[in-house]
Amino acid sequence: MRLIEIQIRSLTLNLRQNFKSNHENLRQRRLHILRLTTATGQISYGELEAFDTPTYMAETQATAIWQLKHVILPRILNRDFTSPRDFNSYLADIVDNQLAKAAVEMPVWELFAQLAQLPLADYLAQSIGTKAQSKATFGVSLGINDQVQLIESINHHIASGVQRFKIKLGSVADIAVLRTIRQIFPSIALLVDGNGAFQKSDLPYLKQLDTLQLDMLEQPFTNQSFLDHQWLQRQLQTPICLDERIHDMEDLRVMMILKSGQVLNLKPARVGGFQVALAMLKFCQQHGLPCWVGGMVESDLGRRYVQEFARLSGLEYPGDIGPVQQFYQQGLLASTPEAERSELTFHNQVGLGLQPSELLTQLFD
Ligand code: OSB
Ligand code: MG
Repeated sequence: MRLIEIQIRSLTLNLRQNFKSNHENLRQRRLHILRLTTATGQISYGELEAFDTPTYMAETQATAIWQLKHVILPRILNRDFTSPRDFNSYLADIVDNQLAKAAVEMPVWELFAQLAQLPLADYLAQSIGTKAQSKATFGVSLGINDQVQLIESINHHIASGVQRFKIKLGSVADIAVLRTIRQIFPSIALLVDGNGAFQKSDLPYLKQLDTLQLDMLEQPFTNQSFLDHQWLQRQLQTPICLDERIHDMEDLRVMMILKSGQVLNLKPARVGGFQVALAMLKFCQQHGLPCWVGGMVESDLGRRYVQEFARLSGLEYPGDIGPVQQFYQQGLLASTPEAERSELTFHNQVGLGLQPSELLTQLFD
C-alpha cells in the first residue's frame, strides 16, 4: 500500500453541555480530521484526539499538527508498506507523540481491513489470534457537576437503559456528593475518575471510597506517578485503574510489576494507535490484568475506531464508547452503530464502512 495524499482540515464541534474534568472544562472540541488517499484510490479518515492544553497528555492539537506535518507525513507519504506493522516501522524511532501517530496509524489499519474485505474489528482480532463480537456494551462518563445535575443525568441515562456510570471528581468535596449518589442509586455499576485531582494527603478521603462499592478508582494521582499510585493501592481495596499514566508498553509493565493499579483504561489513540493497543490487550490477557476501552470525547468519526476496537474479546467491562450524541449535535458520519439500551450492535461492514455526512464531505471540498 502506498499513501499518495494526506489532507488535514480543522474542525470545531460545540458540546451540547460543557464536559468538565480536573484537566479542563471542555465547551468546544477543536479537532483535526485527516483524509488519506492511497495510490489505488482507497480513502480513509483519521482524527487527531489531542486537547488544547497539555494536561491530559503532553501533546496539544498545535504540537501534534506540527509533528504530523513536519515529521510524520514526510516519512510515510509515497512509501510502500505491506502491512500495518510495516507501516509502524516507519514511525518506530519517533519518541512519544502518540496522538499524532495514532491519527494516521488507525486509518491505515482501516485501509488494510478494506483490502482484506473484513470488518476492522475482525482484521484487528485476526492480527492477535482472537475474535471480535457483534455487540459491545457501553457506560456513560459524566463530567464534574453539582449533585442535582448529576442525579438528573443519571436518571436520564438509566431511563434509556444505561447501567454503568463513571463520575469525574475534581476535589475531596466531590466525595460527599458521590456518597449521596450511591445512596440514591444503590445498584448501578459505579466508578470514579480523578484525572489527577488528588494528592497523598487526601488519603483519609480516598479511603472513604472503599465503602461505596466502586468498580474502580481511575487515575486519582497525576499522569507522572507510578509510585504514589502504588502507595495508594496498598491501602485501598477499590482497584485503581490507570489511564493517562500509561503511554506505552513499558508503562504497562511497570504498572504491573509495581502494582500501581489493577485495571487498565485502554485508549488506542493514547498509546499511539492499534498496534500498541493490541499488544497491550494481549499482555493484559496473559497477565490476568482487566482492561477496558476508554473514550476521549471524540467526534462520531473518532468514536467509530474506539467502538470497533471494543468489539475484541477480552474487553468485557462496559467502555466509554457510547453514542457521541451524548456530547454533540453535529456528526461527520451519515450513520453510526445502533445503540439499544447499553449495547451497540455492529453490522458486517468492510473496514469501518464509513459513510461521510455532508459536514465531512464539505470539509474536504
Ligand atoms: O479521563 O477518561 C478520561 C474524556 C476526555 C479525556 C479524558 C477522559 C475522558 C472520559 C471519557 O472520561 C468520556 C467519553 O469519551 O465518553
Ligand atoms: Mg480517565
